[in-house]
Amino acid sequence: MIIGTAGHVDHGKTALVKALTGIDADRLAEEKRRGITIDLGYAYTEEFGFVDVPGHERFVHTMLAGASGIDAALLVVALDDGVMPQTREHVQILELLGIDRGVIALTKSDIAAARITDVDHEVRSVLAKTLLAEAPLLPVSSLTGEGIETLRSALTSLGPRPRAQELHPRLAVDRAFTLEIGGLVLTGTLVAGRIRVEDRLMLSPPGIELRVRGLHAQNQPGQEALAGQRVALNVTGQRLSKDSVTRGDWVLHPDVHAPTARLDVRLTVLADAPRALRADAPVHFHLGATHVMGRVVALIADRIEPGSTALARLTLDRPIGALACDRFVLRDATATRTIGGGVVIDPFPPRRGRRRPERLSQLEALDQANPADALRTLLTLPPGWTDRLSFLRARNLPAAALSALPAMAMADLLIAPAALDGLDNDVVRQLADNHASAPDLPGLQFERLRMAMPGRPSTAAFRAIVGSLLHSGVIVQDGPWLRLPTHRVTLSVRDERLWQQARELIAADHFRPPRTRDLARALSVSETAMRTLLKRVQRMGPLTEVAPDQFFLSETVDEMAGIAADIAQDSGTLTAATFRDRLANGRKVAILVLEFFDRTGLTVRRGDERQVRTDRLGMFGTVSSAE
Ligand SMILES: Nc1nc2c(ncn2[C@@H]2O[C@H](COP(=O)(O)OP(=O)(O)OP(=O)(O)O)[C@@H](O)[C@H]2O)c(=O)[nH]1
Ligand SMILES: [Mg+2]
Repeated sequence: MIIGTAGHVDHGKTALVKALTGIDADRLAEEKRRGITIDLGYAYTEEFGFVDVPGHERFVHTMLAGASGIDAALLVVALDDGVMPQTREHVQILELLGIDRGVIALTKSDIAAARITDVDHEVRSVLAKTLLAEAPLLPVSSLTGEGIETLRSALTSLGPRPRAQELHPRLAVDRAFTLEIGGLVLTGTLVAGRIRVEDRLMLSPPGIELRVRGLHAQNQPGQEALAGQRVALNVTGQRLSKDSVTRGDWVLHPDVHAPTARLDVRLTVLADAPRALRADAPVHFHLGATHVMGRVVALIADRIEPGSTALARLTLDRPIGALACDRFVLRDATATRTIGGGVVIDPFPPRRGRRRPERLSQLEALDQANPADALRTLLTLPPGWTDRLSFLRARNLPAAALSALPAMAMADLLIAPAALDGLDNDVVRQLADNHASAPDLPGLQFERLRMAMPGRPSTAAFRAIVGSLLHSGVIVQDGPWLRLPTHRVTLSVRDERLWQQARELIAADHFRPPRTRDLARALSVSETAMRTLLKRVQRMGPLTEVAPDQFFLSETVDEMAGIAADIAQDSGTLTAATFRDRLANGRKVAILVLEFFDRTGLTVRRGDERQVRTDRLGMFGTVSSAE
């Protein structure tokens, strides 16, 4: 269990940790000289890990870094002073961080025992309506040892807060140092998952890969550290050095490495904040052991009044590691007071449309601690799916957790079964609409169909959906065209007659068919009308446009492909001259045909010679749609 101290400067936090553990958590020479705590201190016993924080108002950011990973608070109030400014501020911070268990030590009972009743009242009124309202208050003296054993058993009975071991590992780094014998050590609180020796993890945000060479959990060497423990990792990595590590970095699973500078959050402004938070108000943002400047915008109202809670968008000055359900604290622009805090709802929100009603309902849905509950609610809302990787990542969930989620994984989406049916129906409806409004078109191409779908599923997901509909025969594919099985392109009676006349002319000249303009003239229609008809017929199959306005019967193209293959087989290679001689259609047309074969991949050209890829011959069927 990790216990964090809290309380005003000089109230006896460090002395109390020493009385409980025998360890002086003030390591720095400057701390000893000035008699105050400056940096985080640590003390371990078999049952506890203490994080001792500074109480001085100038070091509240350090207190925040220390308090973010703790299980329980040891709030220290000196009986001679009573409640002081950082007593209040630390209580606010513990509340914003959701610390719901703790003990209050009323220190210096040896010099101010008479004040116990008064201070007891003061402290109770500060804690009223907080998660620590019921926490026990115990007078102690670190000098005489009075009350220390009672305090120790009160702390023991708190017990650790439950932590998710089945999540990916996530360690909030608060310190990095190099060993004299060489090697880099990172210490911090493992807030989720487990870490084993030899694990390959990532330092985030820098994005530096590392390997765990050895570890200590709660100051004991071991093979494995569990969520909730203070951990020291001995790590190596090619690009890793002490200088690449900053307090507030995370060590985590590479899948979860996704620094973000944009967060959608539920934010509470403290009742005693001096003013409302207005749009784009600059703030100091603290999350885990990290700290960065940022700006807040409320998503519904234009400002957030003291004492109220609202959805908000935070934009940070630089990307940090943050995940859903992470707690954060805001201090004012001058970093002189704590003004609010809250919970991250979506660490990877869309850039645009942050205030759209659909988006706000999605945020409300995601604002639940349990991932399955959040997902279930989210998928009842349009569009009925969400991005699989972002969801898993935001919740720090390994892929194995998918089976326990109330959704189907399809390509890159998590999708509600009902939404999948809906998508199938939408595909059929879109195609039916298209066939009705454009009976002379063979259907829709994949991308056009995808863009026409409500909610626009991702390419990967839509490919999976189309694949399953093709597999079950609900839709069919002709070359690039998707259509319903019942749909056939038909020509009007007039067009059909014109086509039959054109067909005779094209067939008559066989390897040297008339161009579009010649056909139009011969049949007394405009060139445009002729071209439109020929293209339409090409989509139906019987014609192939080998070069612009040079249509061949598809069966003739098949025949020419066979001839090209014959020539190549007989003489080992194919040249324009031999091909022209066999077809007797003139050099220009022969070259157009060969270039068409090059484009389809049937022939591969090297200088004046071509190889024929006989494995490609099969694609010259009646429906000649190259790819
Ligand atoms: N008489 C008496 N003095 C105490 C007791 N506890 C702490 N002190 C003294 O109070 C002073 C401050 O104690 P620290 O433990 O350094 O206070 P702190 O809360 O850690 O201070 P910061 O970390 O700087 O916020 C020291 O001079 C201690 O010797 C106590 O129970 N009785
Ligand atoms: Mg101290």
